[in-house]
Parts: sequence; C-alpha cells; structure tokens
Amino acid sequence: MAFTPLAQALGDLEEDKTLVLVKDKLAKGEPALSILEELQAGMTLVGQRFESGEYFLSELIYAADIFKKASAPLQEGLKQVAQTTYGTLVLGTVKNDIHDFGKDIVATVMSSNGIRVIDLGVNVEHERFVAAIKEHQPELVGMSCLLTTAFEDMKEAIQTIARAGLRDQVSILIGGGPVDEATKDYVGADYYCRTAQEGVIVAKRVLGVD
Ligand code: B12
Repeated sequence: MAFTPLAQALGDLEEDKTLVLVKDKLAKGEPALSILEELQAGMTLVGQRFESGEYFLSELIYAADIFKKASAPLQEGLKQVAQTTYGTLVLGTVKNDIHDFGKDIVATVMSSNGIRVIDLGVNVEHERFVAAIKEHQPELVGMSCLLTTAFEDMKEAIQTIARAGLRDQVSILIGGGPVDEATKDYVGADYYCRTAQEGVIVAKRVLGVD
C-alpha cells in the first residue's frame, strides 16, 4: 500500500514533520476530513509496524500522542453547525476496548451532520447500550471496536440488545481498524463503516435524509 507523505510521516513517528504537513494542508484549504483520512492511514502503518514487531507499545503510545496533536487543529473544520436534527445515535467503544480516537471523530462528524449523539465513552458494558436505548430511543447504535479480541464483546452487546427486545428498533453501525464486512456478519450488526464519513452516509440513508 502506498502512503501519502503525511501518512508516511506519522507512520515514521516524525512528529514535527507531521504537524507541519497538517498545518500546510489546512493553510491550502484542504478539507479537514481528507487530512484526517491521511492521518488514519498513518495510524494503520503504525499498527502494521506494531504487529510485525518493528514497533513496541511505547511507539504505539507516541503515535497516539502525535495523532492527538495533529488532529486537534482539524476539529474546527470537522464541526459545522447543523440546522436540523434528523435522529439520534447511541455511540460507544465496546467492552474491554479503550481506543477512543475513532469514536470521538464519529461523534464530531455525526453531530455536524444533524445527528444527535449520546456518547457512552469507552469500555462500555453491554447493559449500558440497552439502558441508553431505553432512555434516548435512538434510531441508530454505533459501536467502535479496535481489538479482534473484543469482537466477542461486540457480539455479546448486540445479543444483549436483542434479548432486551430492542434489536428491531435500532440499526447498528460498527467500525474500527480491524472491523470489516465479515465482522459485521459475525457479530450480527447491520452496517460496517470504514470511516466516520461512511457512517454519516449510512446514518442518513437509514434516517431517510438525502
Ligand atoms: C493509537 C492506538 C492505540 C492507543 C489508543 C489511544 C486512544 N486514546 O484511542 C493505545 C496506545 C492506548 C493503544 C492500546 C492498545 N492497542 Co492499539 N492501536 C492504536 C492504533 C495504532 C491506531 C488506532 C487509531 O486511533 N486510529 C485512528 C482512528 C481515527 O481510526 P479508527 O479508530 O480506525 O476510526 C476511524 C474508522 O475506523 C471509523 N470508525 C471507528 N469506529 C467507528 C464506529 C462507528 C459506529 C463508525 C460509523 C465508524 C467508526 O471512523 C474513524 C474515523 O474515520 C491501532 C492500529 C490501527 N490500524 O487501527 C492499534 C491497534 C488497534 N491496537 C492494538 C493493540 C494490540 C493494542 C493493545 C492490546 C496493546 C497492548 N499490548 O497493550 C492495547 C489495548 C488497550 C485496550 N484494552 O483497548 C492492535 C489490535 C490488534 C487486533 N487485531 O486486535 C492494533 C490494530 C495494532 C496492530 N496492528 O497490532 N492502542
């Protein structure tokens, strides 16, 4: 896979270069979402290097730190003031998983597109999804999951929603690094979304918004 210079700089843990490239792109008027996609690709590269043993946990933590700094100036660009509220999304990172960058971006981008977000945070117990559905009556539930070891938890969370008799009332969207279509089928979700933006497209389709 070929990486853009920005993705490569983040993948190589070149903090200064990453921050300068983001600044330049913003100054040139590149959309925040496309800059974010490059940063997401950079984190994929970090993940690959971690998996292959080239990077250790300290590098993973450093990459997270660079990502946080690099994505901070994008927040303004990601936020638009939505005029209307089309529906509600209950969102959380599943039990046993504490990754939250992706989830937070989903929350920002969904809110900017007129979807009210109830953010349950990370390491969300299955029953908390159920309680939030009962309380907020959302049309959509979003689950973020970055660990294959937590797929089982995601499946269990969806089964818990089903056992509570609430499954037919919500569309369940899932996403996160190692998640794909096969995961969606395995855990019994309705939609797999590769990016937050894809999530918005799916959410609007479910809500009947053009
Ligand atoms: C940064 C990072 C960390 C940081 C997290 C910081 C934080 N606050 O989130 C730290 C260092 C804490 C960390 C810890 C660990 N990590 Co980690 N981490 C990563 C890394 C490098 C990047 C993740 C990230 O932030 N990406 C950037 C964001 C923007 O992308 P994203 O999350 O994918 O989200 C986007 C889309 O996927 C989508 N999306 C995401 N969720 C959802 C949900 C919905 C509803 C929708 C619509 C869309 C959507 O929208 C987002 C924006 O477009 C990944 C590698 C990777 N390829 O993902 C490994 C990775 C996820 N980690 C991994 C591992 C193993 C761990 C640890 C177990 C390491 C350890 N030995 O302790 C721990 C686990 C802790 C735990 N219990 O959760 C592995 C998981 C392997 C596997 N197959 O399960 C990975 C894949 C690295 C690898 N290749 O080996 N990690």
